[in-house]
Amino acid sequence: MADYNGSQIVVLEGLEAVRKRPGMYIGSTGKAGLHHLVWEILDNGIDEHLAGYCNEINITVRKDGGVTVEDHGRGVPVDLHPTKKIPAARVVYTVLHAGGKFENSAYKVSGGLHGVGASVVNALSTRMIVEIKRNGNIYMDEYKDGGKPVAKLVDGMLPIIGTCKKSDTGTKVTFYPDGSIFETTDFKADTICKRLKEVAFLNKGLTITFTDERTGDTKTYYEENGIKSFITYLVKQVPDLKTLHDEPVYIEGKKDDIEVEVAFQYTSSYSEQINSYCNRINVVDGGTHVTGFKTALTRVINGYAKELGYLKGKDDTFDGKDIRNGIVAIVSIKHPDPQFEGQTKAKLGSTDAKFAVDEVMAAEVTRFFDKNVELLKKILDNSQRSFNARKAGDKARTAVLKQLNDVDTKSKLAACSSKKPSECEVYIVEGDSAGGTVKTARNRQTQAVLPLRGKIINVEKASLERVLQNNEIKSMIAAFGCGIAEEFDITKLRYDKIIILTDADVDGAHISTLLLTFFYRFMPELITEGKIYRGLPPLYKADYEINYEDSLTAEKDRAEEEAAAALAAAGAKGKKGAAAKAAKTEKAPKKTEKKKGKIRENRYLMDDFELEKFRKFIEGKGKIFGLQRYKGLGEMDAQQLWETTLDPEQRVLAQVTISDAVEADEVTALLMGSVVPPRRAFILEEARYAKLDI
Ligand code: 28G
Repeated sequence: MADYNGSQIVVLEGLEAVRKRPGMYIGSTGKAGLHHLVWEILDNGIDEHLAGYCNEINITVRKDGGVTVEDHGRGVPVDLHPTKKIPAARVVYTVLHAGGKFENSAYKVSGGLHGVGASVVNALSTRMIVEIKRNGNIYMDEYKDGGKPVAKLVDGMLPIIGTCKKSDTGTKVTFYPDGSIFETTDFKADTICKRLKEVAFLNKGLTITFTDERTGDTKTYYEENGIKSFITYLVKQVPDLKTLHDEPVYIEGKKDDIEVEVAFQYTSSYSEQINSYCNRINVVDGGTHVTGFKTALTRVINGYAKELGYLKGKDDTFDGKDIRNGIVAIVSIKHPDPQFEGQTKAKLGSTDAKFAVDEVMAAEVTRFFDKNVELLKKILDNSQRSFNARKAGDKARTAVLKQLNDVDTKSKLAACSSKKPSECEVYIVEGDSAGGTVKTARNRQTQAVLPLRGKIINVEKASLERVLQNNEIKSMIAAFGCGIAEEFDITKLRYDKIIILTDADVDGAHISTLLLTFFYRFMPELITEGKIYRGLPPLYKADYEINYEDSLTAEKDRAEEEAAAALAAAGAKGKKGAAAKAAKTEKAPKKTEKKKGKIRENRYLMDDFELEKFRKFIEGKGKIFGLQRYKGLGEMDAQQLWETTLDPEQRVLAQVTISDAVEADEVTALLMGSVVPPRRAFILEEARYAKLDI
């Protein structure tokens, strides 16, 4: 039978390989991997748009859990494949990597996870249905259980299920992700819409409609001005961000086979943000095309700077960083055969891309600035300010670091007596009064305390020079002992843990954010090396009476309840390691105190969730007499503070990590989430019940 000749068996073996190691093809089997299926199918439609045959794509998330993607392109060819002797379309959906081999679409992405092909989606679906309009016919093919064809061929051809106008062509694919492979099969409308918005920006003139049948929502994405509008959109994402000029600068051009598009706008931010794309795919780590953009901009602006008498010192030139200070840019190229580098293939390596972008950029941006001298001068002034601030910052940093060595002892730090960093911790405490209690309550041998008096400066909006004038920051630099910015040296860090301790209110959260932003910008290694923690003191103390009818059961219940809570809390975030640890070390091996009869006692409860659980637990066994809610650290006495927040045996700490936006959400989180790097979300691991510090 034509359906199951030799090559068909090879085909199924290929798809079986995808099912065995899905991660190799789509990165993960989590949320990101699931959505990758959509991107994969969508990319094929976009390719049809790039090839010039399709201006409309529709995406539907269906009530039954499937996703339908439809384009009005040429329709996948249905004629017999010359060697495989089955319809070409079936080859596309069942042969691994069929796309790349013979397709030769003009701009195919050969790196990264994109472009692995529709057959991979089929392999990871319980069911897939393809409808193709071509030659006035509507053809159909259907697969189940990871790509096994179920539609019977008719004379070797796909079955025809209807007719249409000859001019009416296109491809429609519906797939149902396999729940035995994916951790979740719940498509997130938000995730899809963010990507669609991005796709619309990167493909001007393409209309994409999104329908969520689960909610009845529909949305349409269309961007007449492409990446220029993208810049406007990105800038608007950051509250209070001012721009130096109203309209983004837009540049396009072509060198050999490489098409170059650049858009940028200057803002009041102190950092730069360059998002780059190759063949409409976000290239997270930049690469040669971004280098081309930077070198051209630096060269051109420095040329103007000399000409217009900006840099006074004779050898001075603006650093590229000065020139890009506050820039938000998008560099998007189309390359016929891009090469990607790095472990995650997230960096463009093609050298011709560097030359192409440099050449187009230099020529066009010069032409632009010759006509827009006003804007040029603003950019030069902006560069000059950054240059001056950098020079001043260099001086200030050296001065501050020098001064810190002298005044170390003057700081408000209550040091610990041990000098062994591996056993030392420093608590950064909001407020003098709480700081005072922590000083009394702590273990003086290993625990240092640094009370913060004023609010710390918002470093995102300040130059290094100003940052270094801030007393709170000076105290921290002095306390940590490892310098700052370029001079930062983590091996000199005096503490194994830096623990932020603030009240569980809005002010506390704000202080915490300011601290994290400071660490992120000037001492990022503290975060990446896992040195930063947040102390999580309990919100409640319950005073209750419990009837230990059967003391053993009561204790066992409690241990089990808490271990389960720890597991749930840690496991919810997929932190299996932490969960296992928590389950083991949490009160499970608790010494069983023999208790009998009615006993009045009290315990701490982390938050409302725990309080609710405790209320349920106590029902029928006893009665809550009093419930104290700690509005701030200041309400605890030294003993309570020790038990809940300082004692390594009992306290709860959450380690601070920088969210790996790329891994978490591939492209869009990074892109939509932040224009200015410090705004990137800090994710506190939500293992609130897990003791991460053991
Ligand atoms: C619905 C969701 C996503 C697609 C096309 C159109 C062609 C095609 C797709 O060709 C490779 C190359 C030629 C057989 C190409 C049609 C050339 C001429 C196409 C899609 C194999 C596949 N006519 N539209 N693939 N061909 N849309 N949308 O997947 O030799 S995939």
